[in-house]
Amino acid sequence: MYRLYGVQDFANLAVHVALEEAGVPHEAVFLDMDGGDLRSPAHLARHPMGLVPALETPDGMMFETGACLLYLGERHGLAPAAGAAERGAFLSWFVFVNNGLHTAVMDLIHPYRVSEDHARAVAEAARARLMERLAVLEAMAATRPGWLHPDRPGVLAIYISMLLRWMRAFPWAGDLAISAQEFPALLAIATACEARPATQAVAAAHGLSGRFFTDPEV
Ligand SMILES: N[C@@H](CCC(=O)N[C@@H](CS)C(=O)NCC(=O)O)C(=O)O
Repeated sequence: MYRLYGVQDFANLAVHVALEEAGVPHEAVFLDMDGGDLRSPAHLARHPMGLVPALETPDGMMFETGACLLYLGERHGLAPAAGAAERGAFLSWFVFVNNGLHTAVMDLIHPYRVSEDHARAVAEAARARLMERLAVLEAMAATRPGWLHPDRPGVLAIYISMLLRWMRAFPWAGDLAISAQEFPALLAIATACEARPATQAVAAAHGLSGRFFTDPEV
Protein backbone atom coordinates (compact mmCIF):
# COMPACT_ATOMS: atom_id res chain seq x y z
CA MET A 1 0.00 0.00 0.00
CA TYR A 2 1.32 3.40 -1.01
CA ARG A 3 0.24 6.68 0.54
CA LEU A 4 0.94 9.83 -1.48
CA TYR A 5 0.95 13.19 0.28
CA GLY A 6 0.38 16.18 -1.96
CA VAL A 7 -1.58 19.25 -2.90
CA GLN A 8 -4.05 19.35 -5.78
CA ASP A 9 -2.32 20.07 -9.11
CA PHE A 10 1.17 20.19 -7.60
CA ALA A 11 4.08 17.90 -8.53
CA ASN A 12 2.46 14.97 -6.75
CA LEU A 13 0.09 14.86 -9.75
CA ALA A 14 2.68 12.93 -11.80
CA VAL A 15 3.33 10.45 -8.98
CA HIS A 16 -0.41 10.03 -8.53
CA VAL A 17 -0.85 9.23 -12.25
CA ALA A 18 2.00 6.71 -12.05
CA LEU A 19 0.38 4.96 -9.08
CA GLU A 20 -2.94 4.79 -10.91
CA GLU A 21 -1.28 3.56 -14.13
CA ALA A 22 0.59 0.93 -12.14
CA GLY A 23 -2.70 -0.28 -10.76
CA VAL A 24 -1.27 -0.71 -7.28
CA PRO A 25 -3.21 -0.05 -4.07
CA HIS A 26 -2.69 3.54 -2.99
CA GLU A 27 -4.24 6.42 -1.15
CA ALA A 28 -3.81 10.07 -2.13
CA VAL A 29 -3.83 12.45 0.83
CA PHE A 30 -4.38 16.10 -0.10
CA LEU A 31 -2.81 18.52 2.35
CA ASP A 32 -4.06 22.01 3.15
CA MET A 33 -1.13 24.23 2.20
CA ASP A 34 -2.84 27.47 3.21
CA GLY A 35 -3.76 25.88 6.53
CA GLY A 36 -0.08 25.18 7.25
CA ASP A 37 -0.06 21.42 6.71
CA LEU A 38 3.24 21.49 4.81
CA ARG A 39 5.07 23.08 7.74
CA SER A 40 3.53 20.75 10.34
CA PRO A 41 5.88 18.46 12.30
CA ALA A 42 4.03 15.48 10.83
CA HIS A 43 4.76 16.59 7.26
CA LEU A 44 8.33 17.68 7.99
CA ALA A 45 8.89 14.13 9.19
CA ARG A 46 7.78 12.95 5.73
CA HIS A 47 9.66 15.54 3.68
CA PRO A 48 12.73 17.33 5.07
CA MET A 49 11.89 20.54 3.17
CA GLY A 50 8.16 20.49 3.90
CA LEU A 51 7.29 20.15 0.21
CA VAL A 52 5.27 17.72 -1.90
CA PRO A 53 5.26 15.03 -3.10
CA ALA A 54 6.04 12.73 -0.19
CA LEU A 55 5.39 9.06 -0.80
CA GLU A 56 5.01 6.38 1.82
CA THR A 57 6.21 3.11 0.29
CA PRO A 58 6.71 -0.45 1.56
CA ASP A 59 10.40 0.55 1.83
CA GLY A 60 9.80 3.73 3.82
CA MET A 61 9.14 7.41 3.05
CA MET A 62 10.37 8.94 -0.19
CA PHE A 63 10.44 12.48 -1.55
CA GLU A 64 11.49 14.23 -4.80
CA THR A 65 9.23 13.77 -7.82
CA GLY A 66 11.98 12.20 -9.91
CA ALA A 67 12.95 9.68 -7.25
CA CYS A 68 9.33 8.65 -6.64
CA LEU A 69 8.71 8.21 -10.37
CA LEU A 70 11.86 6.15 -10.89
CA TYR A 71 11.02 3.96 -7.89
CA LEU A 72 7.48 3.30 -9.14
CA GLY A 73 8.64 2.91 -12.73
CA GLU A 74 11.15 0.18 -12.01
CA ARG A 75 8.87 -1.69 -9.59
CA HIS A 76 5.71 -1.60 -11.62
CA GLY A 77 6.74 -1.83 -15.26
CA LEU A 78 6.53 1.86 -16.15
CA ALA A 79 10.26 2.12 -17.01
CA PRO A 80 12.94 -0.22 -18.37
CA ALA A 81 13.98 -2.67 -15.65
CA ALA A 82 17.43 -2.53 -14.08
CA GLY A 83 19.75 -4.49 -16.35
CA ALA A 84 17.68 -3.90 -19.50
CA ALA A 85 19.63 -2.65 -22.51
CA GLU A 86 17.40 0.43 -22.74
CA ARG A 87 17.98 1.40 -19.12
CA GLY A 88 20.98 3.65 -19.79
CA ALA A 89 19.24 5.75 -22.42
CA PHE A 90 16.09 5.95 -20.33
CA LEU A 91 18.01 7.11 -17.24
CA SER A 92 19.94 9.71 -19.24
CA TRP A 93 16.77 11.29 -20.56
CA PHE A 94 14.90 10.96 -17.29
CA VAL A 95 17.62 12.89 -15.47
CA PHE A 96 17.72 15.40 -18.33
CA VAL A 97 14.01 16.06 -17.76
CA ASN A 98 14.31 16.09 -13.96
CA ASN A 99 17.43 18.23 -13.76
CA GLY A 100 17.34 20.21 -16.99
CA LEU A 101 13.65 20.74 -17.63
CA HIS A 102 11.87 20.63 -14.26
CA THR A 103 14.28 23.10 -12.63
CA ALA A 104 14.02 25.53 -15.56
CA VAL A 105 10.22 25.27 -15.45
CA MET A 106 10.36 26.29 -11.79
CA ASP A 107 12.33 29.41 -12.80
CA LEU A 108 9.74 30.16 -15.50
CA ILE A 109 6.94 29.96 -12.92
CA HIS A 110 8.66 31.36 -9.81
CA PRO A 111 11.49 33.64 -11.09
CA TYR A 112 11.11 35.92 -8.04
CA ARG A 113 12.57 33.13 -5.93
CA VAL A 114 15.83 33.67 -7.81
CA SER A 115 15.65 37.48 -7.88
CA GLU A 116 12.73 39.63 -6.79
CA ASP A 117 14.22 42.63 -8.60
CA HIS A 118 14.88 40.82 -11.87
CA ALA A 119 12.01 38.35 -12.05
CA ARG A 120 11.24 39.08 -15.70
CA ALA A 121 14.84 38.59 -16.79
CA VAL A 122 15.07 35.32 -14.85
CA ALA A 123 11.82 34.05 -16.40
CA GLU A 124 12.92 35.07 -19.90
CA ALA A 125 16.24 33.30 -19.48
CA ALA A 126 14.44 30.20 -18.20
CA ARG A 127 12.15 30.28 -21.23
CA ALA A 128 15.11 30.46 -23.58
CA ARG A 129 16.77 27.49 -21.85
CA LEU A 130 13.51 25.56 -22.00
CA MET A 131 13.00 26.16 -25.72
CA GLU A 132 16.51 24.89 -26.41
CA ARG A 133 16.08 21.81 -24.21
CA LEU A 134 12.57 21.05 -25.47
CA ALA A 135 13.90 21.04 -29.04
CA VAL A 136 16.52 18.46 -28.01
CA LEU A 137 13.92 16.38 -26.17
CA GLU A 138 11.54 16.65 -29.14
CA ALA A 139 14.18 15.31 -31.55
CA MET A 140 14.77 12.32 -29.29
CA ALA A 141 11.04 11.70 -28.72
CA ALA A 142 10.47 11.74 -32.49
CA THR A 143 12.57 8.55 -32.73
CA ARG A 144 9.87 6.91 -30.56
CA PRO A 145 11.93 4.78 -28.19
CA GLY A 146 9.91 2.07 -26.46
CA TRP A 147 10.25 3.80 -23.08
CA LEU A 148 8.78 7.07 -24.40
CA HIS A 149 6.16 5.90 -26.84
CA PRO A 150 2.61 7.28 -27.10
CA ASP A 151 1.26 3.72 -27.14
CA ARG A 152 2.86 2.82 -23.79
CA PRO A 153 3.13 5.90 -21.57
CA GLY A 154 5.50 5.27 -18.68
CA VAL A 155 6.87 7.47 -15.92
CA LEU A 156 8.91 9.67 -18.26
CA ALA A 157 5.88 10.36 -20.47
CA ILE A 158 3.83 11.22 -17.40
CA TYR A 159 6.56 13.55 -16.09
CA ILE A 160 6.93 15.38 -19.41
CA SER A 161 3.15 15.72 -19.75
CA MET A 162 2.86 17.42 -16.36
CA LEU A 163 5.70 19.83 -17.17
CA LEU A 164 4.05 20.71 -20.50
CA ARG A 165 0.93 21.63 -18.51
CA TRP A 166 2.91 23.86 -16.19
CA MET A 167 4.78 25.67 -19.00
CA ARG A 168 1.49 26.57 -20.67
CA ALA A 169 -0.67 27.21 -17.60
CA PHE A 170 1.57 28.76 -14.97
CA PRO A 171 4.36 30.95 -16.44
CA TRP A 172 5.18 34.03 -14.39
CA ALA A 173 3.86 36.19 -17.26
CA GLY A 174 1.36 35.09 -19.87
CA ASP A 175 3.53 36.11 -22.83
CA LEU A 176 6.22 33.67 -21.65
CA ALA A 177 3.94 30.61 -21.91
CA ILE A 178 5.23 27.64 -23.89
CA SER A 179 2.71 25.58 -25.82
CA ALA A 180 2.99 21.82 -26.35
CA GLN A 181 1.62 22.45 -29.85
CA GLU A 182 5.12 23.58 -30.88
CA PHE A 183 6.57 20.12 -30.20
CA PRO A 184 4.65 17.48 -32.18
CA ALA A 185 6.35 14.37 -30.77
CA LEU A 186 5.97 15.58 -27.19
CA LEU A 187 2.40 16.63 -27.94
CA ALA A 188 1.62 13.10 -29.18
CA ILE A 189 2.95 11.64 -25.93
CA ALA A 190 1.00 14.07 -23.73
CA THR A 191 -2.15 13.59 -25.83
CA ALA A 192 -1.91 9.83 -25.33
CA CYS A 193 -1.28 10.23 -21.58
CA GLU A 194 -4.17 12.66 -21.21
CA ALA A 195 -6.62 10.24 -22.84
CA ARG A 196 -5.86 7.29 -20.60
CA PRO A 197 -8.53 6.33 -18.05
CA ALA A 198 -5.97 6.26 -15.23
CA THR A 199 -4.85 9.80 -15.99
CA GLN A 200 -8.40 11.04 -16.41
CA ALA A 201 -9.36 9.64 -13.01
CA VAL A 202 -6.40 11.31 -11.31
CA ALA A 203 -7.01 14.59 -13.13
CA ALA A 204 -10.57 14.66 -11.85
CA ALA A 205 -9.30 14.13 -8.29
CA HIS A 206 -7.07 17.18 -8.81
CA GLY A 207 -9.96 19.26 -10.16
CA LEU A 208 -8.68 19.19 -13.75
CA SER A 209 -10.68 18.64 -16.91
CA GLY A 210 -10.49 19.27 -20.65
CA ARG A 211 -7.07 19.07 -22.30
CA PHE A 212 -5.30 19.53 -18.98
CA PHE A 213 -1.86 18.46 -20.28
CA THR A 214 -1.85 19.58 -23.88
CA ASP A 215 -3.95 22.74 -23.89
CA PRO A 216 -4.78 23.67 -20.31
CA GLU A 217 -7.12 26.47 -19.42
CA VAL A 218 -5.21 29.55 -18.33
N1 LIG B 1 12.51 19.13 -6.43
C1 LIG B 1 11.29 18.88 -5.69
C2 LIG B 1 10.47 20.14 -5.69
C3 LIG B 1 9.27 19.98 -4.81
C4 LIG B 1 8.44 21.25 -4.83
O1 LIG B 1 8.94 22.39 -5.01
N2 LIG B 1 7.14 21.06 -4.63
C5 LIG B 1 6.22 22.18 -4.62
C6 LIG B 1 4.96 21.84 -5.39
S1 LIG B 1 5.22 21.62 -7.12
C7 LIG B 1 5.80 22.48 -3.21
O2 LIG B 1 5.75 21.60 -2.37
N3 LIG B 1 5.44 23.75 -2.93
C8 LIG B 1 4.98 24.15 -1.66
C9 LIG B 1 5.76 25.30 -1.09
O3 LIG B 1 6.60 25.86 -1.81
O4 LIG B 1 5.52 25.63 0.07
C10 LIG B 1 10.52 17.74 -6.33
O5 LIG B 1 10.60 17.56 -7.55
O6 LIG B 1 9.82 17.02 -5.61
